[in-house]
Amino acid sequence: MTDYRPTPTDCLVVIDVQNDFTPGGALAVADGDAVVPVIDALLDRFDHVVATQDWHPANHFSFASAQENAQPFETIAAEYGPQTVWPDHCVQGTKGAEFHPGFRAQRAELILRKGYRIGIDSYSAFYENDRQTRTGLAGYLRERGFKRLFFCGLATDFCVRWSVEDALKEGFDAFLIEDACRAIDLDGSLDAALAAMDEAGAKRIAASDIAA
Ligand code: VGL
Ligand code: ZN
Repeated sequence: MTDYRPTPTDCLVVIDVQNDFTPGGALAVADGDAVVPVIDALLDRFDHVVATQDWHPANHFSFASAQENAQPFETIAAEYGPQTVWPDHCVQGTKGAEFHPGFRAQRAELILRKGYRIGIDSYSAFYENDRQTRTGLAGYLRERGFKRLFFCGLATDFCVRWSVEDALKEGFDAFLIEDACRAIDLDGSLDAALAAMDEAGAKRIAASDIAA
């Protein structure tokens, strides 16, 4: 078995463990809160942790309610390409945008907020959905000297997926801690995401592969 025991150049990246993505939230991921205890144990294994927070203004472009004629979960044509539209979620300053109370966000050295531009969504922690606008995270992680990034959180098939793929493009090694993630799974999007991450060169592991 490969030894995934974290080293000082490893970083755990916790994606969007927020109230709106857990049961009872506005864009609840089925079983989304199941990641909370798994991530809690991982937090003690890593020297370094960063977290992302989906952080939209009211009336954000990605909300179905901001479009003339769209229902949540439909795909619309944005100027930058296809965009799924969602129920209003993770609105800046609301309870739904806060981290899940079981997630020890105090362990995070950096909290990166994304999706704050009213006209562009941002699934990836590295690039907004126009696939051009950088969030600055790659520069930060590189400057910190991190080499291997271990991803967990919500949702596997959207924000985790795009973050993993972009991490690889940016030259990091990327690991998907599968049982520390849950998916939205729209029309087969989970299978598509796993295939895309595999193809891009991500390694899929389990939380138990990270030695105590
Ligand atoms: C996410 C849809 C919309 C995610 C964020 O965190 O995966 N998905 N906004
Ligand atoms: Zn969002």
